[in-house]
Amino acid sequence: MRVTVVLPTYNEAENVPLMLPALLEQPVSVVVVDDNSPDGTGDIAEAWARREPRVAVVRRAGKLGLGTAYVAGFNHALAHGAEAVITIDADFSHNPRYITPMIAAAEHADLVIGSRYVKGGRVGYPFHRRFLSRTANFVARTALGLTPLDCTAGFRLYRAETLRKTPIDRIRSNGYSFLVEMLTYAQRTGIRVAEVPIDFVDRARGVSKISSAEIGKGMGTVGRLFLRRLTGRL
Ligand SMILES: Nc1nc2c(ncn2[C@@H]2O[C@H](COP(=O)(O)OP(=O)(O)OP(=O)(O)O)[C@@H](O)[C@H]2O)c(=O)[nH]1
Ligand SMILES: [Mg+2]
Repeated sequence: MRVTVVLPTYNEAENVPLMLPALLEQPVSVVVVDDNSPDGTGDIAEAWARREPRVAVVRRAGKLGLGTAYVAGFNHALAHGAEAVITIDADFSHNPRYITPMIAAAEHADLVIGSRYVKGGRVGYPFHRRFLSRTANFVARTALGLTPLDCTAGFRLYRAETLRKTPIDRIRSNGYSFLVEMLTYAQRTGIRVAEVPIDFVDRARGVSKISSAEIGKGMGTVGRLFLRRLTGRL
């Protein structure tokens, strides 16, 4: 299976020089989607792309958001013949060593989640982040009828057909809640979802881009999708 990893970056200059070699140990190619990071992440990625044929870079004009960064990466990967696309954070919260078991799980699944909450998974978050994440997952699963235990994970493998048949153009959220909206629409197409347990570690280098406004936006997204579900318009 030809697998492309989509690596969205914003100010990850400390992580990208470590993340790219770790990813290249796996049987994948990589597309970095950088939003004109002021710390020069885009130039670092570009230098890698010049000497490593398995690395490509999509550079966008400014910080346009995580959701559209994923979509730009999906489009690039599909246009270059990917049969599956993996999304991963650049900060090593998602260890690239799980890519191999995720690809193996894709033998019998159309979407594979690198899951913190399935049996065997672990979360190295401080208490408040863990509480927030658990609550967000519970609310999203209950309100939207989602089946995976980790619905907000950014570490995922989508088979190319899953991306093609999910109505991505209907997705309205662009931050972290993009992940919940994407999963909701993907699951509606009747795909098989699998979860691979991961040991999720907290970011060690660089700074978080998640803001407290994202929490409100996330609740707004779940509320909007819940109303659509109730009225049969999901
Ligand atoms: N291209 C692009 N990448 C982004 C944007 N926002 C976040 N990212 C990247 O998306 C990934 C996830 O962002 P993080 O800041 O690690 O978010 P998080 O994992 O929820 O937060 P922490 O646990 O604090 O790390 C990282 O690789 C970021 O660099 C954006 O607007 N554009
Ligand atoms: Mg992170």
